[in-house]
Amino acid sequence: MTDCIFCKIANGEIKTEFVYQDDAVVAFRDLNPQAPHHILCIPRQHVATTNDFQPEQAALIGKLVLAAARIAKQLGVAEDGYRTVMNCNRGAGQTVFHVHLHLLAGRQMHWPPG
Ligand code: DGP
Repeated sequence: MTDCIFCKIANGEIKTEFVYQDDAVVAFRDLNPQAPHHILCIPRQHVATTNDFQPEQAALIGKLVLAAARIAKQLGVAEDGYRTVMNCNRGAGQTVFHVHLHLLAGRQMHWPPG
């Protein structure tokens, strides 16, 4: 997608330090962190919302979760705990329409979320 900020981050057009990357996923720090560790894991491929995932992308969804778990280990927060969130559409607070898995850690999480 030409006008997608996360596509531009994933393809290097907007220089961003990656905390993790592989053939399908890149991960970087959120611009507006909501926890001491706040990482966004995104697919390199443009998918607007979780509603748009196709059955053949099941492995890609798994790769996002596996990337988050790996990053949590790297950050040393895997045992203490972390939260992963995918907001879908405006009612859930989605503001960037390229799917992303938030990884939040480093503080006590509360339930229910806001
Ligand atoms: P969401 O509300 O679920 O769509 O989350 C989008 C997140 O993306 C939000 O926490 C802020 C972050 N964000 C938006 N633009 C940029 C950017 O250009 N760089 C980085 N690192 N994060 C961004």
